[in-house]
Amino acid sequence: MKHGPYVDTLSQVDPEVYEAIRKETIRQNTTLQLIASESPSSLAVLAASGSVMTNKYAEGYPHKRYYGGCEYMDTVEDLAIERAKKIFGCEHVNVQPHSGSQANAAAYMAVMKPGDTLLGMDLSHGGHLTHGHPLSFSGILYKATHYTVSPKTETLDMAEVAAKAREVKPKVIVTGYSAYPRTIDFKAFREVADEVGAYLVADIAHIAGLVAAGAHPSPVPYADFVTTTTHKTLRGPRGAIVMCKEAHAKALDKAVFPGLQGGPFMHLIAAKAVAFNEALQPEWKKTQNQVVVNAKKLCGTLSSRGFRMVSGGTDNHLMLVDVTGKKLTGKEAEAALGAAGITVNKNTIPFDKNPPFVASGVRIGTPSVSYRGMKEAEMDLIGGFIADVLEQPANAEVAGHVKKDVLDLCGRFPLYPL
Ligand code: DSN
Repeated sequence: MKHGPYVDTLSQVDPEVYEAIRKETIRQNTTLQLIASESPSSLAVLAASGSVMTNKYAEGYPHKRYYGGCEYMDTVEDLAIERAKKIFGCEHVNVQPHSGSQANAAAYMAVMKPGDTLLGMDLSHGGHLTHGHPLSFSGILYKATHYTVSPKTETLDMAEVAAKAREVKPKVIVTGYSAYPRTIDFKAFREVADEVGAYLVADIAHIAGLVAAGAHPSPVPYADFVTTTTHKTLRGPRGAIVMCKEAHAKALDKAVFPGLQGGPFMHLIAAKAVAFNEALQPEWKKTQNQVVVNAKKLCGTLSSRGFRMVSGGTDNHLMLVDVTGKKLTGKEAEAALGAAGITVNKNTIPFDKNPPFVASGVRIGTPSVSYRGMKEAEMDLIGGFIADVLEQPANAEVAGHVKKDVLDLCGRFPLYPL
């Protein structure tokens, strides 16, 4: 296997782990990954992630560390910062958060005290656990309140969000979602925040790559804090960053370290720098725009086969398919598609009657297949595969045919060398 400088050694030292990595590489190569929050990193990102940078402690920030020997740590962190600023046009960025949850925690901690009120989208309507779910730190430490999508349109109604904000008077309003297929009006959120005197946090983990390419409006001019993971549409390593206005820079940095984290994961910061450099290349814009074109195409194909799309369609990289019309639960649909080589995740739909582990929908995203080079014609094929399977979920013959077609399609768009 050629996808990392140390993988060949691994095959001799630890064949069991090597074998799992080899099989996962084959799985990613030979099946369709339609999980909206996943994407394949480049070999260069994988190389930086699996490098000696993992060996080093570098608590502190560039040129102000608590350890000696950090000169190359400074180099990669400076590069990551400089490149992130160039991509998003933000005033300040902290590239150390280990994850999206920690990034959100840092943004909240920079301006909120425990007990303060947080207003975020309900998880079952597309929000995230860290937007105030009772089992997350965000619902445990803060007084969490929620807005939802409108029952009529299944989209955000800013008048309803504003009414909720007036009622609960939050310290922080959080926008940005994990399962919302429509464009977010960040300016309208800023206006609501200003009216009630709240800080605005935009969690763009899902759409960051689109924002970087101009395929979705940017929240940077409007939000006090913008958080994002780096491994979704940004195509980097697992991790996150937080951007903010200069006025919040000190409070944010203090919240990340020493507030929430100790030593930064320098191998992942190096890999973030590599991914950000990739995002600055001209080809990047084209690919991200294709993600959106592909999502619209796939959505159209599924609609034409009789599937109901939550909110009636998509403006971004994902769609939510209500599978109840085909007498299925999300869980059953996920399993049937999985057996045919198509990976999706079950997902609640707004006002879902099923519990989250069963759910009434599946979430489908086009980032991974678009990054492989697939375009509209392939989306048509994929839509057909999905419809064929979900129309006869118990038919093993259909699943077998589709699995073979999926394999052929994947073979035409190779991902990683083996
Ligand atoms: N778990 C991620 C997703 O799949 O959307 C969000 O963090």
